[in-house]
Amino acid sequence: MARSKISLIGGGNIGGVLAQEAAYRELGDVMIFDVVEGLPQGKALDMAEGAPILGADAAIRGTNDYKDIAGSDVVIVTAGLARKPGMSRDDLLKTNLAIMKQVATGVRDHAPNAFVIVVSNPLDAMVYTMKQISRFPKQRVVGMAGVLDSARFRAFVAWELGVSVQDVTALVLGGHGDTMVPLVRYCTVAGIPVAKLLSKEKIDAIVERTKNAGGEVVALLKTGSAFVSPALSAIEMAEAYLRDKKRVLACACLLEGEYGVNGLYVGVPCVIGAGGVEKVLEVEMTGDERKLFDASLEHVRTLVDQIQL
Ligand code: TXD
Repeated sequence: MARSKISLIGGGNIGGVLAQEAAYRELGDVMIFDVVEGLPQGKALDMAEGAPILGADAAIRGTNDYKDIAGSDVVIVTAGLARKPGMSRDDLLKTNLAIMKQVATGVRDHAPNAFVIVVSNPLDAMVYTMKQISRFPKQRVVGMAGVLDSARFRAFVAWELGVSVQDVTALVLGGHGDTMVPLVRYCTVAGIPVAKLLSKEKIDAIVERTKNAGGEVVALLKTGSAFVSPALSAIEMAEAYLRDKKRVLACACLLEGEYGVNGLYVGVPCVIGAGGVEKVLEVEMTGDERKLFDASLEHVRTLVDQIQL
């Protein structure tokens, strides 16, 4: 069977880690697209020359021409500016919207059968734009945010308890921003509800740190935002699709009635397999949780209302 093909639109910080992870895990052949001449080609050549050391068989190439993404099974989009200290994700809207319109057209025209994972910020608005312009079915256009936000929450809980990160599961829903909703009730440590193991104060502090985790890294790096954990998050989604793993992951999905929402992309639990986003799972929320979710929805709606396509 021919190898899968994974195209990365954007060969910057996240794109570079994506290329490495996809190729070295032998998820398929990798094509890095970027507008900067030489950047994708140079990164691809360097990674390809490292492949023998890991024994990874994957073609890794770079291009500045959308024609080269033809036949892609998966497209992961990180094209766009990243935050600098003091910037919110929303501050990126105007610039990244213009970029996303260009990218969405290129993907629509050259990779019409791909499963598209959007990473660029502001995430919920960018994935919405991809859907509107590509006109791909909603099962094949998804946003990466909840996997990263949930991973951050899981890490903080594991560190606090001194337990393996493998044994902490969590769900962070809603928009990818300060209004995200870590559903504490659904966080467990080997099935034990986290509220049985940590005080309310500790849990509240972890919720706050999760919401600000992106900004915490930006403030330390000063030159850009987190890029390894976002790349690993998108790879987990791509792998679920390519290997038909039916993973239950928090992703930005197009809701058409689920959670009483219509026509918005927002972070919810979903099942990812060979059919892409195969199902959105509706979890019951308490009054307080629903209030937080609705506030997050409002924020996403405000962002999306600023999009002129
Ligand atoms: O959880 C999440 N979804 C977020 C997403 C987590 C972290 C970072 N998040 C966002 O991803 C971030 O705010 C940015 O909007 C994107 C990409 O972040 P990255 O750190 O990879 O940014 P870089 O290193 O600046 O890379 C962006 C690349 C760069 O090489 C540009 O030349 C390229 O995008 N670029 C383009 N590629 C294709 N087409 C166009 N028009 C284009 N413009 C710039």
